[in-house]
Amino acid sequence: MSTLTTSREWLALQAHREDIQTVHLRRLFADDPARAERFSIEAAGVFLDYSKNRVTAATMEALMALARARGLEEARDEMFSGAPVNITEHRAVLHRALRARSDETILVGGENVVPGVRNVLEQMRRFTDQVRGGSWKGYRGQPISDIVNIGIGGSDLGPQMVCEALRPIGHPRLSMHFVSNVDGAQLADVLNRVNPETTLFVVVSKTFTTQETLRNATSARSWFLDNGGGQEDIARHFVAVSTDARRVAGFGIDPDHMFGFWDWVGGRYSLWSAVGLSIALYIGMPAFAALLDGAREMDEHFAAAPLEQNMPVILGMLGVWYRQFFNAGSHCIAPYAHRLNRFPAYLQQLDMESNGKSVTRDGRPVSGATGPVIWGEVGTNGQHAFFQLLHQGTDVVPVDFIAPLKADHALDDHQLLLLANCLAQSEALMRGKTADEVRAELSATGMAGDELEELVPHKVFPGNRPSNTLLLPNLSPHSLGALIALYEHKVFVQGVIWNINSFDQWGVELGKRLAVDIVAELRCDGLGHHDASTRALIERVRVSLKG
Ligand code: G6Q
Repeated sequence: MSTLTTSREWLALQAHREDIQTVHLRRLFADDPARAERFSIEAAGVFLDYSKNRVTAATMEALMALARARGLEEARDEMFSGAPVNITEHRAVLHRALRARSDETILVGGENVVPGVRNVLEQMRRFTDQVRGGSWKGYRGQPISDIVNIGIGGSDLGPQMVCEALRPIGHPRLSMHFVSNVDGAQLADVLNRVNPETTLFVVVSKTFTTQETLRNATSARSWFLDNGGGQEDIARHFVAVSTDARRVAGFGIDPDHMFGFWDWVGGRYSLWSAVGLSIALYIGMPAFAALLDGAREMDEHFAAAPLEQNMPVILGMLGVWYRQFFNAGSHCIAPYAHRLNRFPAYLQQLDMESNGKSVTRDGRPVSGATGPVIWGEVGTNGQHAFFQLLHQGTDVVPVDFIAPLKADHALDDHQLLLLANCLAQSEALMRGKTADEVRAELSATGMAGDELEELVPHKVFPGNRPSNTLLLPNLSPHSLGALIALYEHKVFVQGVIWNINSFDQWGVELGKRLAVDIVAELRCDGLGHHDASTRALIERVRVSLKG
């Protein structure tokens, strides 16, 4: 593939960037009364207003020309067909098969994977019905009251985020707990709150080799055995989700109580598979199916809509625009829904682990910047913390405002206040406040002269700061499924433009490897080859552990 930054389409965008440099969004709105309508789109129940971006029709045209020239349509079709597009791991990338219709055929190595997906969903349905209905009993004959999901990264962030988001439809008898960190404080706190007689541990690990998860699962099993449970009761209190039945059996979990998935499901794309077992336990299989339906609708939109009217493509290309041509090193996610408080963390992994790469698919250094830092916090909390920098800081930080329109509680007025704040923030970022407007405002309070003039520069907002607004009808399984799939595909779009492999994660390997060495060194007196700083730190930790 040709070098990105010397391509004709790239150079055209670069030149266009010069044209748009001095144009203020206020001006663009004033000049085009149809702007909001022109730059809005709806798909799978998600409404996107992207009119508060520093773009014109010409910008969007040039961005789509770049997308075409980079082979986006072909790359999407290739991924959807089951080809091994994860080239460094020789794997297909088929999270979309996890939400496919039962009569679809999706081939991997000549085999249709859809029947296997459906079988696991059926296994999940039987199990979740038993637990939720109370016929799956703990070792003293009581129904399950607490579910502890033990997993990390992709085996934690998605299930946790979704359970939190959909709490109002969670089973009233079930309390959900998530343990990921090898810091025992997290597990200890959960174990202090639950009763071994009524707790179900769901151990989730694609590889079943992850240090943190195996340590936590082993400690949970010891706690269970030390607190009344017997060896013969483990089968009723521990189930596993993994691709590796042999290791699951080796750990002591009955393979009959294992829920499988496949190597073509990447960890951060796996909540739709059996990795979502905790979600299904909490919200029930019909709601889990609605989550899959929402994602499938977004898949269908992504697969079929022309690029110009394709929501993941639009979001992805806007991200490329700011990353490359405005040097925007970060992107803020601001959900105006408290139940989405884990969504920024979830997207952080999805985006940064996928597109935090600096070599192309053919192993050469990339020619420009790739994935931005993803961060964020729910509104309105963020407004009282970091929004100052968004409004008046020196960097351009694009923001995604995400808001469900309907609340799932009956507290009067809260939803109106929440949504008003969401709309006000995007308007303020876009409009800003000029020196003249500040002067008029201050004069109206009676201020004048030097006192007024000294204050003016501090109260000026440059505006022209870009944002997207995403509105969902409500926070239902369907709209959440569509929203998550939207971001999955957005990340894919950007990976194609940058010609990187969005589906591997070699960058997490080195630290893991070194940790294994240091664990061994902390356990004995030997010391491997380290720099002086690490050696001294190891010695210090060793002394403390012995003390
Ligand atoms: C996700 C990553 C990573 C992974 C965890 C847990 O895409 O690969 O976050 O999910 O390291 O791995 P296991 O599920 O194998 O324990």
